[in-house]
Amino acid sequence: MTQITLALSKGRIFEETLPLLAAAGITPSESPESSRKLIIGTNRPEVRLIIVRASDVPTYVQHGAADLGIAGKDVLLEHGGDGLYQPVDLNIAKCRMMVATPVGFDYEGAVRRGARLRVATKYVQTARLHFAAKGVHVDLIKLYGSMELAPLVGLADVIVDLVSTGGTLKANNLVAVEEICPISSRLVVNQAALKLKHGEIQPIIDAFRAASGV
Ligand code: PRT
Ligand code: MG
Repeated sequence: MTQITLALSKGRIFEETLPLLAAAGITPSESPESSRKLIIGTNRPEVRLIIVRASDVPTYVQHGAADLGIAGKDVLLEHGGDGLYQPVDLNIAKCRMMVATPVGFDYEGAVRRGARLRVATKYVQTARLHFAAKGVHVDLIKLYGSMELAPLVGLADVIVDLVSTGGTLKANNLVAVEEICPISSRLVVNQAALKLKHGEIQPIIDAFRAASGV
């Protein structure tokens, strides 16, 4: 029996992946939200799920510790995607990568004047490329979470973060001033595994593609 390992993160990606798994005939034997297990079996004896941090999914797949995984485009942009085949945009966990500032901050004016901006973000690669393309000089400040706090306490002028409803920005008196790119989650596949286990992996890719309507 050829074993197939799929890397997923808890939370929104897991929830939105369940219907795609169902379309591929895969039902997890328990929920990662209620179980502390990091390896979860499924109704198909050859298929197992591993539960990892969202930002670690590409690493597990790149090194072949998982054959497939599901990761946000935000995570893939930061990771670089080396060694990963990305066959399907699953259209799940959608949001937008945005530049945001405190309400009243003159972002356009600062850009026009050629001001140097302090940018706090978890997405330093994405931010670096975005501001370099605009010709804006930035000091990047790497954070691991709660970016919204940084401009409120004088750590940064602007943030680069994901926005979905906009509720978090609003609650912190921030406003989105520029879209960097739309974000959704992608199926990622280890290239060697796809060749070696083609008979097992290709049907999963096909089922995910059909179920995600793209
Ligand atoms: O939480 P952890 O540190 O383990 O990792 P993570 O935050 O990367 O994982 P998780 O599960 O929170 O997010 C997984 C993936 O979901 C991300 O990689 C994105 O591709 C996608 N996604 C979709 C989002 C959002 N929407 C989103 N809104 N990820 C994060 N957010 C956060 C955002 O950073 C901000 O803090 O939600 C807040 C804004 O939401 P609104 O609705 O208030 O605008
Ligand atoms: Mg999170």
